[in-house]
Order: sequence, then C-alpha cells, then structure tokens
Amino acid sequence: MLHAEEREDQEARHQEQAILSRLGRGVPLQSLFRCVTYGAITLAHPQIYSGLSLILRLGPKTIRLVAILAGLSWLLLSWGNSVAASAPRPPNILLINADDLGYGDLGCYGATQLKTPHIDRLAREGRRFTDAHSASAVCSPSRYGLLTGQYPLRKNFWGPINLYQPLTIDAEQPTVASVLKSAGYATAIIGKWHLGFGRGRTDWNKPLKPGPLEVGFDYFFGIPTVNSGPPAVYVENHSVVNFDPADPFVPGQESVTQRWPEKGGYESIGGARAAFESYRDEEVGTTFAGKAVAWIERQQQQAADQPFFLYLATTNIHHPFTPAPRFIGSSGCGRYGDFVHELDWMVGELLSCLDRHGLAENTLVVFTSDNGGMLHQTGQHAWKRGHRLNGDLLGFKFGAWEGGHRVPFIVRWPGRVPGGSTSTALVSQIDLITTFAAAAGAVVSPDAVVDGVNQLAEFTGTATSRSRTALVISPNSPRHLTLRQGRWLLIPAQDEGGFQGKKPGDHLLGGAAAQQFTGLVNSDVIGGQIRPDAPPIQLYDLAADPRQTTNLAVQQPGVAERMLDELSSWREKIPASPRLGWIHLQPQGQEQR
Ligand SMILES: [Ca+2]
Repeated sequence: MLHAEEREDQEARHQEQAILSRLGRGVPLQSLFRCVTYGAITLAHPQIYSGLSLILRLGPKTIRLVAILAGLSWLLLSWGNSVAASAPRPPNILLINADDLGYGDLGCYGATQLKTPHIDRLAREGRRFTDAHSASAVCSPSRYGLLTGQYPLRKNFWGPINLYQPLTIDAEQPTVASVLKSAGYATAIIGKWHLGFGRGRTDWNKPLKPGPLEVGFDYFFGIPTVNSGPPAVYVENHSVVNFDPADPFVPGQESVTQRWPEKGGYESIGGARAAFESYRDEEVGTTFAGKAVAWIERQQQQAADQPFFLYLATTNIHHPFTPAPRFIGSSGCGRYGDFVHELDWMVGELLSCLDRHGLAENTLVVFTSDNGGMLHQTGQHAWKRGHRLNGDLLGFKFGAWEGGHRVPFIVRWPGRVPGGSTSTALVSQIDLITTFAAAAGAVVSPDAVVDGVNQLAEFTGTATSRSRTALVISPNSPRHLTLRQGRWLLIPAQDEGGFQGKKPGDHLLGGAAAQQFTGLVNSDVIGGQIRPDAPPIQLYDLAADPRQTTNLAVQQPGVAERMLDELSSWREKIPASPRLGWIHLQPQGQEQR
C-alpha cells in the first residue's frame, strides 16, 4: 500500500503530465517540439532553476505543484512568445533583373539626362554596389548563372539561344527558385525566360515543358525567348497565351507579329495568329508590371503568412525600344531613355505595391541587369545626345571589357541593409542563390555544383572580410574567358570578344571598332583597330585604372602568367558537350576549349 504522501506525489505527476500535454497544444508556437525545446532551455537556466527550487521548499505538495506548473507555464509562454517574436520571419524576396541596362543608365549611377526616381529611391533606402557583375556579358548564359549559381562555362554556354533550344537547366540542379521553394516560399517568374523549353527540340504546338515550373517556380507569365526575336508571344505556365490548336505554329512561315526597328526573325515561325496578335510590343512593360503586382496581391489574399520570391525579368531595355506611348519623348535622349523611364515606372509600381500592403520592411529587394549596355543604333542615338550607357566604362554588351558585365546592383532591406550606403565589394549574380538561401534560412544541397558565395554580410554592411576575391566572367567569345583577381583583370586575347560590327551605324557595333564612334581610349587600339604591336593578352589594374585605358600585360608578366595558369584550370571545367548559344566572333581560335 502506498503511503499517503507517495499517492499524492503520483497523483500530482499525473496532473502535471495532463497539464503539460494541454500546455503543449495551447502554446502559440509552431510546434510542440519548439515548446519542449524552450522548456528545456528554461529549466537549464541556473537562475530560473534556483527560483523553482525555492518554490519547491515552500508549503505542501499540492501548492508546490500548482506553483511549479504556474511558474513553468508562464515561463514557457513568455519565453516561447518572446523567442517566437524575435525569431526573424524569412524575408520576401523581390529580384528585378533588367535587360541590357548599362552601368551608366541610372541616376544613382551617374546618369544626368535620364530620370530614374524610383530606382534611385531603392539606392537611397538601400545599398548600391559599384563592382557587381553578371555571370556573362550575354543574356542567356547570364540568366543561367543567376538562377543556378553556376558559372556558365560549366555548361559550355556562351550566347543567346534560339527558339528551339531545349531547357538549359538540368532537372536535378538547384535554382534560386527551387531552393527558396524548399524553404516554404511561394515562387513566381514574370517576364523574360530565354533558357529553353522541353528536353528535345522545342515543339511550339505542345505544352512547353519542362520549363520554369520544373525548376522551382510555382507560376510563370512572360515571354519565351527575347523581345527582339521569335516567337513574340506570351506564355503562361506551360501554354502559349491564346494558342489555338486549329491554327498551330508553322516553322518557316512569316508571322503576323508587329514590325519594329531592331526586331527580327519575322520569317522564323508563323501561324498561331491569335497568339501573335495578343502580344503588343508597346504593352509588354505595362503588362509585366501589372502581372507582377497582381501576383503579389493574390499572394497576400490567399497566403499572407507565406514568404514569397518574385523574379521580375523585364524586357526593358532590350531592343526593340517599345515603351508605352506615354513615355515616348519623356527622356530627351530618344527611345533608349524613354524605355529606361518605363523601366523606372515599373519598379515604382512594385515598390508602391510593397508599401500598400505593408511589405516593404520585410522584403529584400535586389535590382540588377543581365549584362551591360549595347551600342546598337538606338544606343548610338542616345550617345550622340550625350548619354553614356555604361558610364565611364570601356566596352559593351557581349564583350569582356567592364562595360559588358559590370552592372547596376542595388539591395534594399530596411532594418538589415544600411540605407544610402555604397559597397565596393566584388559581387556576382551567381552569388544570389547562396545569399538568398542564407537570408531565408534555406539550404542549397551540398552535392550541388555552385560557384556562388554568401554575400549576406556584404549586403548588411557587417562583413569583416571579402566574401569574394576572384571571379570568372564569360563574354560571348570562349577564348576571351576573363579572370578577375582582386584589382587585376586578365583577358587572354585581344579586343573585347563581343559584337563584330565595324562601322558607326551598325546594329552590332562593338570592340575596338566602336572607339571610332565613342572616342574612348585604350592603349591597344588606334583608329578603331587593334595595334599591330599590341600584346596578345590584356591585363588591367582596375583599382588604378577602372576605365581600362592601359594594358599592363607587358609591364606585369608575373601577374599575367599566374592568372593565365588559373584560367587554364577553369578551362578544364568546360565540358565536351556542344557549345550553347550564338557566338559572333568566328572562327579564329574558336576551336580552343
Ligand atoms: Ca540582355
């Protein structure tokens, strides 16, 4: 027979278990596991434990039990609540990737003729990076690097892909979207894809998959390739918008798409009249801004507690230059500036949406561009009006010189990222996957081949050392694969390896030839051509000479040699699979892997 005091103890233990069980269900925490964890932390705290011991020594056992449970309940609730309240909610992430926007195209990066108040606001409230780079100087491989965190060289990826290119991302590869989705994010891409569809040659009369939805996005609305090329239609998830199986796409037939300067491919694929007619070039910017805002608002209505990742990939400011009519004439430097003004308005729409829904505080916004500005006819027109697409930088889109891949990069996250600050840290868009994962508490599989590094400390201004000291950059030409190490930049060939247009007025003007037009100075160039005695490689000290006026390859042979060795080890990672994308510089030296 149990002693009375033992029975009382046993009864008390049963009551304690029952109350603890109810307590576990009642605490406002996400799980009982957390509650137990916090309880253990509470009991482990020596001061709290000594307080409980003091209660134990007072009064009869029933009172003792009530006191213990009351104390324990209060401690669990208050500790749990305070820990839950202080545990940071993962931020929403809004990534805006403009197309062909140059380093000098924004007010906050020194533009004087263009007005970009909304993007300038991001810089004022956030952090502006002055040494940030796209993975490639070309659209498709740049986007591949941004989404996968992998150097495009690992895919032998150099140029823009055509409309029949299968999906360029492998199913097992992590992407920014799939990593964030695995951490509970809702994910969407609105805008330009240009990374291929399907596993074989794309059949435009069948569902377009695998595509964005198979690499981590819950939703896709956008254009399949590029706004200057076919097919100029919208795609939503797996389907071409307004596709009618009774009027299929017909390869090789002229399409009914609108004609614009610097747009082409009209005879690549036709048919599908309703799909082509529902795409109006001058409505694309407005449409994408509207779709992006609508997606955020739908998320707030349906799942306000769920963090989101929205990737807005604008077609601004890639040619053809087709802003909505209200922007035409607004910039004073032609349609180039007008298209930038529309881009700025789009950013303003998104920022207003965040403000309206009280989301600005807990949303990490990153604004950047897929490559530098291009000196096409519209760009040349803007140049003549005094606008400098890439600021003081040498070179243009497609090329290895800085203007091809050093891009605007602005980060805003109120309370975490210091407002109005500037960073000179070396950053690449391939770092976004790792950095976003760190911000979101998500995990990138350790088995994945990811070249990105975590730049969160650079974003928040808390870094004590540089996260990145070296970077491999892919221009369009494989033999111009470029290496950055600290202040040094090595290009293992002559010229910038980009567009090969030779005369002012050419749509594809670039490289040494562009200097007849721009007047920019480089020690290897004379009269728009490479000097006969120019060194075979280029080495620049970007700390002393950010404009790349002087090739130091001859003066600094040790640095050049060391960097050439390093580059050759990267070249070994280029697979034997066929090169992806169109390469303009042909064919001398192209056999080199
Ligand atoms: Ca681009």
